[in-house]
Amino acid sequence: PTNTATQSSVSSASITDDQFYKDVINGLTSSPKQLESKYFYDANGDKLFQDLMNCAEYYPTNCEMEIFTSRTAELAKAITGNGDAFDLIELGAGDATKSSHLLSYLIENKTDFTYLPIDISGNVINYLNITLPVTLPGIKITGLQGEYFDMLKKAASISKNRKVVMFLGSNIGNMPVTDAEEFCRELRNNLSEGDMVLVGADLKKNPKTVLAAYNDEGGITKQFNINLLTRINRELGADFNTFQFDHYAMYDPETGACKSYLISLAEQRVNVGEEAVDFQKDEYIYMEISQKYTANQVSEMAERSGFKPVSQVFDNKNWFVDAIWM
Ligand code: AVI
Repeated sequence: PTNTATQSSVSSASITDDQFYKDVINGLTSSPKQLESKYFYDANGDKLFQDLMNCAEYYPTNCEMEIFTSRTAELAKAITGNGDAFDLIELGAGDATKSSHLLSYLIENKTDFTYLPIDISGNVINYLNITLPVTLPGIKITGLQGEYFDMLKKAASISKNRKVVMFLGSNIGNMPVTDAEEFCRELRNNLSEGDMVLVGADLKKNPKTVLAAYNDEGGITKQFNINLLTRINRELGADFNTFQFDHYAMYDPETGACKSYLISLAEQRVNVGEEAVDFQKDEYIYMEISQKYTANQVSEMAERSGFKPVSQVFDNKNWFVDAIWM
């Protein structure tokens, strides 16, 4: 999810006007301290996330990839409808590795659709606009760079076609349950009768499997979290000593919440711009939630936010679901 990254440019005079700065100060002066995981994805964070997706313990990407490569026909059948032209919108498209399998299948089967990837990163959109017509000849693509809901409104204004919105990768899990539901409700409000969504969600499973994915032996998840401190140092002129923080992940099988924290290893003061932030030894910064659901809970979320669950497609291990709602 190169997608959720918010690029900040702080070279101008007033760093304090910058949204990244405001969010960081707000988080670090809250009790308990917290940082927003959407800021993980600077260039180095993108690279670390790539490394994570390739590490043995991090299963969600492989599971969803299996769905997109081996259950493609089912996905296509569920979203295609009566054959009329439709718009296939992807929120946070990234490099579209998973969705390109579906796109390729739809093109081969002469399905009339336009692909509209939405991403906050202009680089991502340029890349897709240039590369997809080469790798998927015949694709109709209109990349939209910006915030999800702004771009959804724009998509609705440029085409009246039926819409199918994909939100993959368990990105929904990076919101607490109530926020996720609110997000789905807003999504529903931005869609019309007959439109659909395809949501990828990571499922509850053996707690050790979940925990290992967020606490990998190689320490990539640790680096991924610590990288946000490095980013704050670089972009906001802070002086975090990254060696004085450790990564702690926990998974609660009852609630399905997998949470990551950074733990201060010493009593220390960190300067961020004009603010001094004091840490107790062993104090934590809450970094990220990766919420896990049961398949039923995914359907309940659909219903609570105004959708109707249509079908669910699972990987072979039943570790991940791509759910289709109307
Ligand atoms: C992007 N998102 C779905 C990932 C996840 O699994 O929550 C981010 C991540 N955090 C740690 N590892 C991966």
